[in-house]
This record gives sequence, C-alpha cells and structure tokens, in this order.
Amino acid sequence: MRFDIITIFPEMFGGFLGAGILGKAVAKGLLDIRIHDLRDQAEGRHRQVDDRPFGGGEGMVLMPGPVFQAVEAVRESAETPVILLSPQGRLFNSEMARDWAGRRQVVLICGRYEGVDERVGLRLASAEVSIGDYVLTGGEPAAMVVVDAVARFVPGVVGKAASVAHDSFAEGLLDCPHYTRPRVFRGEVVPDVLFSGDHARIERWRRRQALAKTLDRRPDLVGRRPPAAADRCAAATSRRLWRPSSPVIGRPARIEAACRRMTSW
Ligand code: 9D3
Repeated sequence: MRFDIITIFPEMFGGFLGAGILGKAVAKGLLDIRIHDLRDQAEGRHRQVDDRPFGGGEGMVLMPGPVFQAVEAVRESAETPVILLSPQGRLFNSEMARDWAGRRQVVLICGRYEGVDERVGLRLASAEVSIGDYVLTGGEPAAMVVVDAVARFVPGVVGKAASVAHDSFAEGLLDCPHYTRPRVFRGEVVPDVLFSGDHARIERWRRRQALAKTLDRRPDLVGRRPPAAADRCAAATSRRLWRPSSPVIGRPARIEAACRRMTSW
C-alpha cells in the first residue's frame, strides 16, 4: 500500500519511517511511504506556498494552487482517498483506518499556519480529519498518527503477537491489566487469580477488568458496542449492575446510571 504525504516539513518524517514496526514494513515492501515537499510545487523565485488571508486577520493561509498541483501529481486514480489533516476535520477513528487500509493509495495533506484555503477541503480532499481536541503546531504529527493506525490494518504489517483482530478497539473495550515479574513490586502484589492456573477463571477476570476500566474511563465506548453474552455474564457476576437478560445496546441512559453507581468491582 502506498501513502503520499504532502508537507512543508518533509524532514519531520525521517525517524518515524525508519524505526519500529513501520520501518520494518517499509523495508519489507509492504508499505511505500513517499514524502513530498509542497514547496516543489510553488511558483516564482520565493517558492511561495502561503499568503495573507482575504478579509484581513493574523497569520498566513496555504494557497490552493500548490496543494492542488501536489495532489494531482501523485494521485493514481479518482478513487484514491485524499485526506486533509485539520483541526476542523471529523474525528479520526478505527473505522476510517480500516477503510483506508483497503485502498491501493492514500494521499495526506498536512495543514499549517492559520489554515488552508477552503477550496482544498471543499473540492480536492475527500475527507477532512482531526485526531483530537487539542491544538498541534501543524498537521505533520497528525499525518503520522493516521499512517500508523492505517498501516496496522495492512496484512503482514503487525505480527501475530499484537494481533489486530483481538485489539481492544476492535472489541470496543479498553485492554485488561497486564503483569509480569516480580510478583511483588514496591509493596504492590499481582492478583492471585493470575496464578490459579484456571484459564476460564483468568479469562473471566480479564474480561471483567476490561469492562470495569472501560466503564470508568470510557463509558462512551460501552454504549457503542454490540451486546456480548460474556459481558452480561461478567457484569452480573460482579455487582448485579446489569441483569444477564438486559441488552447492553440501545440503552445509553441505563449504562450511564450503571457507570455512576459503580466505583470498584
Ligand atoms: C487560530 C485557530 N486555529 C484553529 C483551531 C488555527 C490552527 C491551529 C493549529 C490551525 C492549524 C493548526 C495546526 N493543526 C493541524 O493542522 C491539525 C490538528 C490539530 O491541531 N489538532 C488535532 N488534529 C489535527 S489534524 C491537523
């Protein structure tokens, strides 16, 4: 799969592409990640890619010309998703990552300054995406986040050990706690159940911990996921907050109430 990233700071991507799981995938030829300097598309002696906003105001706006040129020079087909990274975008999520991982090519445009000419988002990009409610200095770190999350869904990029299908967001829950040696660390002990050798009990414990952590920290995730018998069971065995017969989905108010009542399991 091929990524084309359009940026005015190509040097930011060096370390990101050279190391770790992504570096290995690039070396194996599973990913082809190309960085393009927007200034290569600029005209004139000053290689200008930004200008002052019409109507007045602070800062500079990326001009549409160089951005359109850059995208049109790299896109292989009209089907290629063209993603504008911007604070005004829709929130990036796992479904978008999975969708884009199924494409031959994805083009990413990194925003900067006070913004990008509106016609880029309107007529060139197929999606405008933000990675969260915090202000970055530019779209480059956001592009790295998107590439990383998309790449994980490309077959062969992630090994069995970190199996994509079993990952927490795929199941709609946060991960359960993990422990390793030593058994006692600075007075904190590893839960006994993990030494019981009873794999069914350990699985139930992990499931319940994952559910408890999710309800505590990310109740928004619980409302979205499909009902699973195992979770109704786990919930019922811990505090009877939910009866085994009560469907988990479609009742956000009920889930909210359960979350508020629950402090610990
Ligand atoms: C003055 C108003 N600001 C908009 C909130 C201007 C502005 C701030 C930061 C314009 C661009 C940026 C740079 N950020 C991104 O390009 C960006 C971003 C982000 O800041 N947060 C979360 N996701 C993203 S994706 C691209």
